Amino acid sequence: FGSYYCQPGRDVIVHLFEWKWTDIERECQWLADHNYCGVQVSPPNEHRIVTDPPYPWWQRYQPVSYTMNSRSGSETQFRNMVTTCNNLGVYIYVDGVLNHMTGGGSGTGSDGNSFDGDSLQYPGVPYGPNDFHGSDDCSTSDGEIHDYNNPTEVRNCRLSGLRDLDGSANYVRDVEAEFANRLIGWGVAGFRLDACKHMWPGDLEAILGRLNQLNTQWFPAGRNAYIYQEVIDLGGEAVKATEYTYLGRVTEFKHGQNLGNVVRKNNGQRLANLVNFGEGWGQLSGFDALVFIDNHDNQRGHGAGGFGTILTFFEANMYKIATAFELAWDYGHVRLMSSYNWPRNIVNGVDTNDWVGPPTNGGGDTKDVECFNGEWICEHRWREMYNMVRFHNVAIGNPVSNWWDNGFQAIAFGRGNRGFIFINNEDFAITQTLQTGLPGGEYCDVISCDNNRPPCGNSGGACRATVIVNGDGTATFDVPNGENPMIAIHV
Ligand code: ARE
Ligand code: CA
Repeated sequence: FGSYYCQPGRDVIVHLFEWKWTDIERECQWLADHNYCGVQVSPPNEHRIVTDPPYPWWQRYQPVSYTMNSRSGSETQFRNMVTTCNNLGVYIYVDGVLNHMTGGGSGTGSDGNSFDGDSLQYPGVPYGPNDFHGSDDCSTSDGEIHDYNNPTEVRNCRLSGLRDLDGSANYVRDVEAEFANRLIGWGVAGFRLDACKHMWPGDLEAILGRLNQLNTQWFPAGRNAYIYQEVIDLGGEAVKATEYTYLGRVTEFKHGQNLGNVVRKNNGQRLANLVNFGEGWGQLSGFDALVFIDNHDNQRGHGAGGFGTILTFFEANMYKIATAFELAWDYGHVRLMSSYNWPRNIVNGVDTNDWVGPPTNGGGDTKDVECFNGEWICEHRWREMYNMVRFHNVAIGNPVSNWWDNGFQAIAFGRGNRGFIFINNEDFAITQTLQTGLPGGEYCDVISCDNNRPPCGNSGGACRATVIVNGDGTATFDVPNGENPMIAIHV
C-alpha cells in the first residue's frame, strides 16, 4: 500500500486543511495546471460538534459515525469533488480516523446522529460498549495513555480521552473497511491514517486486507489504495515507525524537525551538513517516508510540535528555504501544507489559540476559500512553492549530483542534467562559479521568476536572475542573502 499513483510528471500532494469540498473541487483545475498529484482532505465523516471552545479544527478528529455530512460539506459535494478532481488527474487522499470515536460526553454529530461517549453508544454506526477497549485490555487506572514506553498501553488505552475502538474485533474491522471501500468506490485514491501508533499493526493489516482496489474508471486495474500512516517517531519510545512500514508509508516527523533545526541554524547546525540528508540522518528509507516541513498539528504545537524547531508560514522566508530544499532533494514522498491563518499567541511555549478553526461566516460555517485575503494562506499557491514543485517533477528519476558547499550555510546541487539549485543561508551575498550538469543555454531563476524560459516572466519586478549555463555546464551564480536567498534553474 506504499506506492502511489500520479499522472505522469506529477508527484507532490497538498493538504488543503479544513477546506470545503466545493472549494477543493474548484481548486483542482489550478492544481492540475500546476502539476500537483493530489490533495489530502480533512476527515469527511460525521464528527462531533464542539462548542467549548467554539468549533475547533480538532472536532473533526472525534468521529460520531461514518456517514458523510461534515463541516467540509455533504456526501453529494464530496462525490462531486472526487469526480471533478479525478477527471483532471488530481487525486483525493482521505484522512481516516479509525483508532477511536469521540471523547466523553454526549450530543449530536454533524450528520444528526446522537452519540454518548460515556456509555460508548454510537447508534449511527452502530457501535456499542463491546466494540471498544475496556479495562481487560488497558490497565491504567483512568483508562488513559500515560506511558509511551508501554506498547500495550499506547494501543489499548485512550489517547486524550478518545474512546478507543477494539481493532481486533471482526465487526470493527468490517465496519471500517466498509467505510473505506465506500470512498474507494467513489474514486478516492488512498488514505492518511490517523493515530496509527495507537493501533496494532496486525489490526491495521486486517483492515487493509479487506480493501478493494481503486476504481478502474480512473485508475489502472489492480492498483491498491495508497496508505500513509501517522506514526510520530522521534526516537525514545516503545513504538517504532518501522513496525508499520510493511503496510504502507509512514509520516517521517524527523524530516521537518531536522530541516527546521538546520534552516534556523539551531545548535550550530549548517546547511553543509545536509550532504547526506535522509537515511544518513537516521530517517526512514525514503521509499517508506511521507515527508513535510510542518503539518496541521505541529504548526500549532500539537503532536510533536516545537515552536523553536518546526517552520511554518509564520516564518515565511525560512519556510520557503526548507521547502525548496525538500522539493529539490531526492527523498520521500512530499506533502505540502496549505493553512488558514489564526491569531497565534505563544505563552510559555503553548499557543493559547491552538484550537481556532477555519475562517467562519459565524459559528461552525466555514467561509469560502479566497487565497491571500489574510485568512487563507494557500502556501501551495506561493510562486516559490509551485515553481519548486515543477522543479521536483522535472527532476524525478535523477539522483542528486554536483554537490557543492562552502562548509557553512551555502550549498548547491543538481539533479543530473535536469535542474540545479543554490541556497545561501549566510548573512552575505555569494558569487560562485559551479558545474551544474545542465545543457548550455539561458535559464530563468524559478524562485523569483514566473516561468523557466527566457524572457523570464517578471512577476511585478521580482524576477532577478537569468542564469547563463556555458557549453561545458558551468555557470556563475550571484546569490543574494536575506529574502529568498536561492536560485533554482531547470530544463
Ligand atoms: C481534543 C482536546 C483534548 C480532549 C480530547 C477529547 O484537545 O483536550 O481530551 O479532544 O475530548 C486532535 C487534537 C487533539 C484533540 C483531538 C480530538 O490534536 O487536541 O483532542 O484532535 O478532537 C499523539 C498521537 C498522534 C496525534 C497527536 C495529537 O500519537 O497520533 O497526539 N495526532 C493525530 C492527529 C491530531 C488528532 C489526533 C491524532 C486524534 O494528527 O490532529 O488530535 O484523532 C509525543 C508522542 C506522540 C504524541 C505527542 C502529543 O510526541 O510521541 O505520539 O502524539 O507526544 O501527545
Ligand atoms: Ca487504540
